[in-house]
Amino acid sequence: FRYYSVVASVPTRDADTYTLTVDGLVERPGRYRLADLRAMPQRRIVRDVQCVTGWRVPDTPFEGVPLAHLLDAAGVTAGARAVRFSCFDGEYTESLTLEQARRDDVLVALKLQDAPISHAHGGPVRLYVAPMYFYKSAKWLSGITVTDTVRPGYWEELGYDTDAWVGRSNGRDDAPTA
Ligand SMILES: Nc1nc2c(c(=O)[nH]1)N[C@H]1C(S)=C(S)[C@@H](COP(=O)(O)O)O[C@H]1N2
Ligand SMILES: [Mo]
Repeated sequence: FRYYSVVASVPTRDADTYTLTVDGLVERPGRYRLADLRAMPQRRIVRDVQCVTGWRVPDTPFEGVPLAHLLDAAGVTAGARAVRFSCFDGEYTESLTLEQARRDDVLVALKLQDAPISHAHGGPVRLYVAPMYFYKSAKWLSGITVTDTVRPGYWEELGYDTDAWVGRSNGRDDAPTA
């Protein structure tokens, strides 16, 4: 793994201080602590991590709450089309269509390589979007907002594809380094 952050320093959050907000076009907005997320159904996925710049980490286990479970718990309302993610680094953002967000290989991840996710890797909670390039997997996840349109995230404003399927996106000669 390489360590990536678009900001120089990121505050530390732990079981006492971490919260994840779920809001937007939902019937039941909520705020979850780490213990709440740990008590929810967990799913483990082992795939290759693939950064769009070429580096790859084979057979990497991630484990966490399926994002679909959190969306169902919140009760997505009619008219919702997308999900926007924010991070407690204060800078990074990501987004998915609602259909992508409901895939069973998209997790609100609590573990990486069968251990709690370290601060460097975006812990205690990061997004994990298994079928897409790793820039979709927002580190230091703090907010999930259901919206009516996809708003491009941090790297996508700089030219990367919002539909970042591994092997099927990002003709990248003209794109900056993510
Ligand atoms: N908050 C945040 N999430 C992020 C990034 C970032 O800079 N900030 N970089 C992305 C990119 S481009 C990659 S390749 C991976 C890197 O994850 P790692 O630092 O755990 O290897 O995180 C993604 N998620
Ligand atoms: Mo990346």
